[in-house]
Amino acid sequence: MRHTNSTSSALYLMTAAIIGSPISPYARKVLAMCALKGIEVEIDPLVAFYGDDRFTKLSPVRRIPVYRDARVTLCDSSVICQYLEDACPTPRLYPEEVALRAQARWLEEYADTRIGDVFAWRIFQAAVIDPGVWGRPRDKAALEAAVTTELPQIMDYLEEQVPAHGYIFGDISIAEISIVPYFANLNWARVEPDANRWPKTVAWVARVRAEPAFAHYEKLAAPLVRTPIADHRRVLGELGMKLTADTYFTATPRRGPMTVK
Ligand SMILES: N[C@@H](CCC(=O)N[C@@H](CS)C(=O)NCC(=O)O)C(=O)O
Repeated sequence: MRHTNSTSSALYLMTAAIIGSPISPYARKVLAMCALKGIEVEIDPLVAFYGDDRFTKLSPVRRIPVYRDARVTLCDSSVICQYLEDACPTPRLYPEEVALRAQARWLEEYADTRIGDVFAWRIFQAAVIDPGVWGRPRDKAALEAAVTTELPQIMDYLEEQVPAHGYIFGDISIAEISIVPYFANLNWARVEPDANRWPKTVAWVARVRAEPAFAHYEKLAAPLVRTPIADHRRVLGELGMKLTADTYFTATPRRGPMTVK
């Protein structure tokens, strides 16, 4: 117990660096986790495609977020969140009971893979990243197909998982932290799930997004979506975000080894 407390307070006393734009739902997942745990962060608001050669060394898959503190450098939002929970256990953000904890981890995995695939790659990428980063026209047919066939499958599943009031596991947990950030990206792609068709999910998402740990970074990210990427760092600084001294940004985008085409 003493060890846990001293580890935890050590984390509280230092600043963690997050390399990753708050536009990314995976980055906002980690940022919400830090905010809920009271961990101070500084950000290099990097859009992964614009990472320089040093970024490839830091993240061999050239993906964000990357997390760094005095002890570790970690890639992958789930690995980072688990580390933060272990290193800084208060408040608890994974359910205590073993079966519930496993269920929460499943929902996190579902968010990172299936929801990420549809909301981030098929919808947000087609609407915002393809034209904004790669200068490609929006594939309106593919976008429409994702919104009309894939999105409803996810919303139907979530409608069975979420409660009419409060949060899935009582207190806010990794389930909310990993699922809800995608909904801002959906809105930035100008997609709004139907509140009549999925009333519980739409209300639950709104409840979570109103929490300061979520609302704060969403508010910082929103103006970036329509800002030239080279200006993101300056704009975030002007909005009061604490920035890292160094940046991995370089002006020309490149595809990473795992970039979804
Ligand atoms: N499993 C990773 C996924 C992270 C991820 O896909 N991040 C996107 C940004 S939203 C990225 O860096 N994409 C760049 C690429 O795939 O080349 C995590 O949970 O951190």
